[in-house]
Amino acid sequence: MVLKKTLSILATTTLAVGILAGCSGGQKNDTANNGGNGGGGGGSNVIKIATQTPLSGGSATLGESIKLGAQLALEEQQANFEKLGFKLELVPYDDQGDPKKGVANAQLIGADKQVFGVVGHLNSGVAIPSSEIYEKYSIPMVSPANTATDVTDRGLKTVNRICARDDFQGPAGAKFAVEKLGAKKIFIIQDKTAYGTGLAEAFKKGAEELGAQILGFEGITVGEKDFNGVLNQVLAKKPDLIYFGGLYTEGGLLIKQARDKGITVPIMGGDGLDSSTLVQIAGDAVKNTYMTSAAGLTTVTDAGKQFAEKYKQKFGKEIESYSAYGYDAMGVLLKGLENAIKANGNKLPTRQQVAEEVRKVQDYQGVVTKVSFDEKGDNKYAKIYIYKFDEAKYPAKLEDEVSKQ
Ligand code: ABU
Repeated sequence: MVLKKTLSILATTTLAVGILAGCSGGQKNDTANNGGNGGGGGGSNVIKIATQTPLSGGSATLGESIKLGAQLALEEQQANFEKLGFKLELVPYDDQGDPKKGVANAQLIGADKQVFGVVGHLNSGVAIPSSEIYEKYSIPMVSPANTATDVTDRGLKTVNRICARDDFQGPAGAKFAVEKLGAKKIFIIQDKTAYGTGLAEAFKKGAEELGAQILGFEGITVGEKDFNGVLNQVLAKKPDLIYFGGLYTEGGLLIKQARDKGITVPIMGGDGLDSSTLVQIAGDAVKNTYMTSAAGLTTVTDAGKQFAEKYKQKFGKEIESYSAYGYDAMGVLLKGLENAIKANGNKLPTRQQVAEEVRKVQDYQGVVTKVSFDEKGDNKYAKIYIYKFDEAKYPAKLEDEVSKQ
């Protein structure tokens, strides 16, 4: 009698746990058959592609825009994959711009055997540790926006990016600052992240090689709101240009507070500033700000204009700098996936086969950029664009476009 009652409780508990597990939605994981490398989908015809970007926190404007661009590309391809016998699904993850959260999500992504690729991240400091996990699981990552050199310099087979690198972006900005703007004495501020520090160092090296004097190289902290301390140092040193390595939330406040203090010299930064939110935060103070970006203007081609219209119609929002790069990164990933399916006799490929086909993609024509990966996963066609804010309006005015030598 007692045994019968115990068995009945056990059966009820097992059923309840099963129901709860089934209710956990898109981020439910089946770790039983992963076996680390390879994946295999467990005989299902569902193929999931994850995005990992900040959907909350200080850099959510750009993070969400990448996710929305990627979503648009995936939805457009669903019918094509249906014909091949597969159901394509998007699984968006919010990395919050936080390396720990990115890594935790990457573990979930790796453990879900139906995931065959990742579009992400925005923040290089999140992409670098998270991609160590993708590599372990052989999941290809295509980054729309990570510019830090270490993203691809670690030689990971699964890591690719369609945007330019900071050892191209930094010197391009330095050349413009020194040769076009005539900057001779520069004060550098950076946000102590993999991206901000790396970009600021690359700019510094480039500027020094061109003969400029660096008057200061100071760090701020992401999330900080009062920059009076560092701006007092700027006032004391009297530079003829301020360079900022960091993102638009801190950048916007820094620009506003600098102008409030009567600092009128040009302020320059990198692609981390390239968002409409910079203009919202800085307002009129954004005038006389220059910015290099790895993102080209989207609406200068017919394909770009059509993309921007579809995006606005579907999401009710204007595009951001990296919206089209999210779209193109997903496009490249799905091209590699399609090639892997076809090369596998229209059967579900392994993650490793998909990763190999993604790296092999050549001359993919996206809406903004063309893509061919080199042996490290960098895009041979990536460019740097230089913009100026003449008014409190986004996007800024394109001043110059630099291709690799
Ligand atoms: N490059 C854009 C955003 C910043 C980053 O790479 O971390």
